[in-house]
Amino acid sequence: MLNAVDNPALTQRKRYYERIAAYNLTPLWEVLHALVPPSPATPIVPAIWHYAEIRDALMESGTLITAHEAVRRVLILENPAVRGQSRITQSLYAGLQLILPGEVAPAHRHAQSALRMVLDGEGAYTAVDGERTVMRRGDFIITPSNTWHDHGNPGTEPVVWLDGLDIPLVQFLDAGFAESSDTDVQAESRPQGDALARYGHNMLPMDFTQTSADPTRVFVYPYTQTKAALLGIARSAPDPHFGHKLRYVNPATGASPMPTIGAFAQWLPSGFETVPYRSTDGTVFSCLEGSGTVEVGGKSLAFNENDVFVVPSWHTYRLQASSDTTLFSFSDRPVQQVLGLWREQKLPKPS
Ligand code: GTQ
Repeated sequence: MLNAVDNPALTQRKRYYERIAAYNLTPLWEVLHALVPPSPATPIVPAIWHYAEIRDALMESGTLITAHEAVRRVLILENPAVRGQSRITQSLYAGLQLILPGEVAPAHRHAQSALRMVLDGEGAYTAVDGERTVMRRGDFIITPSNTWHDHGNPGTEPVVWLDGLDIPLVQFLDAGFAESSDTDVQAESRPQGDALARYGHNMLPMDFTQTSADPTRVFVYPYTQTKAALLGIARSAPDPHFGHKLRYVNPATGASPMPTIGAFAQWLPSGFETVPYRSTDGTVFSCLEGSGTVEVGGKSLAFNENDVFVVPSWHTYRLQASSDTTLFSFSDRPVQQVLGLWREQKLPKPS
């Protein structure tokens, strides 16, 4: 192969690059293929966090710092290929938050949207804009952009949940604002269950219309309802690529609950194997019930209850359930869809 030493043309180019560098210029032709790849070339790699392996370390964080001092006592799930960047995919952040009995994570609000999925323990609550909800295992709870939120644990057990936020996306756009409240715990301005009663039963208040800028009023999607829906559709044949899978929506609009994060739940009966599939939205999965394996990027990752794994953009994957399995997942799909960028490919069944 030619190199700059024995090729005068390359030497000449290199000198030219050095000269123009003084003006903060660089030649496109050296980077074009990396900038405009023929298909997504993500630095993100498939990875799994086994809850049983990390639970002790997470509980130990409770002896080192209080939720109050930490503001949010969270261990970030960092994609191993981009350590130090506080992200699990290019656009999304994930973490495990611990709140001990008697603790409060003080009220604040920020531009970043958040979701919570309780994995371990019960008795904690989240309050969103003046309404509390008791957090139960498998409940999908959201904190839309700029809504006030605090978390508390008046119960008797440590509670751990998975946090999913659009932190890297907001950082990329340089659009992040945040503020702390004067009071650690928000005053309760609405009774518990109010939002779900008003907006979450295929009915809406008489004078309510939703504008696209408003966050969804439903901020808790109870697992009892999710599970009932999944088992309901499981009376029909499964989809070969998804099993029995539904997406969460803002019931007033049919759009994703938050504009930047889409979320999904799926039920795979014991022994079910999905047909290979890929999409451009790198996706975070958590196993709510059951166990199985995910084949992705030439690896086979075994998952159990409470494990979290990530499937990067445009990586073909297959799920296999070794017992009746419920998976929760989230991604930046609604962002890609609104920008006209989202693609999926349903591959054929391998012979
Ligand atoms: O609960 O408000 O994991 O602001 C990261 C940032 C959780 C939260 C996180 C946050 C929160």
